[in-house]
Amino acid sequence: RMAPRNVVEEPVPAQGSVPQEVEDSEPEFKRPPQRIVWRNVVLMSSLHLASLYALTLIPRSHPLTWLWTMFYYIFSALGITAGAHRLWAHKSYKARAPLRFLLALMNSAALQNDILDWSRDHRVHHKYSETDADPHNAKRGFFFAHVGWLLVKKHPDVMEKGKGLDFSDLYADKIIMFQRRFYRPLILLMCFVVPTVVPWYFWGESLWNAYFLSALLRYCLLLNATWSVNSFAHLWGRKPYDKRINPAENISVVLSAVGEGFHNFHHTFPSDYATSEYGWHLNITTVFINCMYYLGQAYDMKKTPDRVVQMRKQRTGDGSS
Ligand code: ST9
Ligand code: ZN
Ligand code: ZN
Repeated sequence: RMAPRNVVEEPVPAQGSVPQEVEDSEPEFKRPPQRIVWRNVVLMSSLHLASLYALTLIPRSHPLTWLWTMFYYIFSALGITAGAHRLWAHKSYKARAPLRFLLALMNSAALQNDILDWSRDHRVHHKYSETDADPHNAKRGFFFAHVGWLLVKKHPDVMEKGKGLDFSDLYADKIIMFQRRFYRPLILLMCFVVPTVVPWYFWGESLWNAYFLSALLRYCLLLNATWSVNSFAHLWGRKPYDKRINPAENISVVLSAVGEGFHNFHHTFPSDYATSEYGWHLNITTVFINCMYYLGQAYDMKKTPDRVVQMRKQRTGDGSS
């Protein structure tokens, strides 16, 4: 059974208008030259090389280390999906302080910039999707949308357009500000120390194996799963809700991104807490939020009424289900 939810109406675009196309990207020749941030290039390349090496350690490590790595993958992924994404960027439900604190720790384990930066970029991504103000504008190609955007300075439009949005709720959240203030020690602890020490302490795994598998490989896979929402799910998939936009339903992304990847639905109904028409279906994040509801930690979940979804599908969908 699903938890009771608040009802949210879809924002209705003016009849016949094509959303997202108002401010199209500049043609390439007009873009300011990209400034590569070499520090990020070196760090990201090293992480990916270290993860390839980590694969060779799998047969030589304890099965409990494999389980722990999978558990910690989901734990940190939820810090992004249930935390930065659905709670903070979209306000699709509310959470009491203990849950917000836990989500801030889980989010630090994911090391994807602090909650404030993440949510700010993500709101700008929704508002200015597929334009130069979109931090990971998919019109600049697969690589840029996937990871390239983290390797260069931002397009000036991101800051300029971003200034027009309201982030006061983020700055007013003491837990977000706490995480921002202590971000370095928090990521050191949550992304690297905890995942490495647990297998060593509890079942005698070597620190070496634990570090490469549960810290680095887990982190690298999590990054790629997250980025896939911006790359794969902005380029390929069905569009049952709005065929005029790029974001699409991509099941492989849903599976690796613990329930995110129903991206045509999500861009059509961004404040729906399940980010999907189908509730718990393949959606660990929605299951997690509902469990938190039963524990009294999450409340005021917003859900798009089915009739609104069905009407929208008929009006703007591509006819797939
Ligand atoms: C990472 C993030 O991987 C991944 C995010 C993915 C997003 C996914 C979205 C879709 C997901 C949906 C579902 C989730 C699925 C999850 C699945 C899980 C399995 N608005 O940024 P700076 C201003 S991180 C307004 O430094 P530069 C602001 O004043 C990986 N203003 O720009 C700011 O100053 P402050 C690890 C904005 O210098 C100032 O500009 N981390 C906005 O161009 C400077 O901002 C890395 O690799 C805005 N949106 O540098 C590091 N943005 O903050 C990555 C900026 O003081 N980052 N301003 O207020 C960097 O090194 C740099 O940001 C940079 C750009 C080099 C990329
Ligand atoms: Zn998107
Ligand atoms: Zn979103």
